Amino acid sequence: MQYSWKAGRFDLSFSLGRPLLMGIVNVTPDSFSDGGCFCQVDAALMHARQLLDDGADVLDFGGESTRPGAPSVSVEQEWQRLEPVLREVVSWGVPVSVDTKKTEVMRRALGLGVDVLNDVNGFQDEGAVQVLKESHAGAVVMHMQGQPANMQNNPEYVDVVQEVQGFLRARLKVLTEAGVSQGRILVDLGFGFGKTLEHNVTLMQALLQFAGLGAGVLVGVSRKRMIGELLGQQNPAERVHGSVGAAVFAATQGAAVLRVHDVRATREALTVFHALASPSV
Ligand code: HH2
Repeated sequence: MQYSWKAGRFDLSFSLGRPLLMGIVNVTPDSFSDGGCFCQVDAALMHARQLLDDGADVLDFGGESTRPGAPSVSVEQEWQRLEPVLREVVSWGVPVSVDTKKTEVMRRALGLGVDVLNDVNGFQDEGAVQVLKESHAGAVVMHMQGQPANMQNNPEYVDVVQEVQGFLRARLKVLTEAGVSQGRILVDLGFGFGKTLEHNVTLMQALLQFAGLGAGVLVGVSRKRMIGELLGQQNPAERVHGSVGAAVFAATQGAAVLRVHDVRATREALTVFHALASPSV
């Protein structure tokens, strides 16, 4: 069965076991896995091209790191990083997402024609809901406990699955009541955002339950600490194979979109997985 995600200029389809791939381009000096690599405009654009060649369906551009402990940056600083890159990539005719929690950055990015607003704050800012509502953009609504500066200081839940699900259900209600159609929205459990390894694993094992919310599910675990903890691997660049394992698992659990750094490796693993799992091949 095919599903679709309406995102700005695009209607993107996915099906069970065949998620879309969102390639990550961090235009930041301090992101946890690739900080400093793509903060020059040319380097960011070259990387974006490479991710498309590797099979990315959507490109996600971030101008502020959200790694645990990351300091917040100003609107102007974030926009200075994003603007020249977004201006160019929207002209390529591919789906472009902006990863920001600031309403003003969302507004400016929509003005350039981006297709998706990816908000790690889950559109809790009333202004962000307004901006989304007045556009045709797709939305990624993520759960986070705390804020990046303090979120890993002892995250606690009574029942992590119930609490994350309750939050996402409530945000979906607010957005749909504001007039954003459900087909534009993806929910995201927010792996690593105010969660211990145990919380992350419990959530991953409950992924299928989140499909019941009625929106596609985006999964972002690429190179994250949870992969490092499972592997005993400190260096994010050495977490590629572990991340691909998690991506394939998430695909089997109904993920609609996988947000990844390593598009080619993930694409190839999914292609082989699908060829073997599908009776028609
Ligand atoms: N994770 C990161 C950033 N944005 N957005 C969504 N929807 N889901 C995620 O899991 C997610 C996200 C953190 O990863 P990364 O962008 O690689 O690092 P940094 O925040 O340090 O730039």
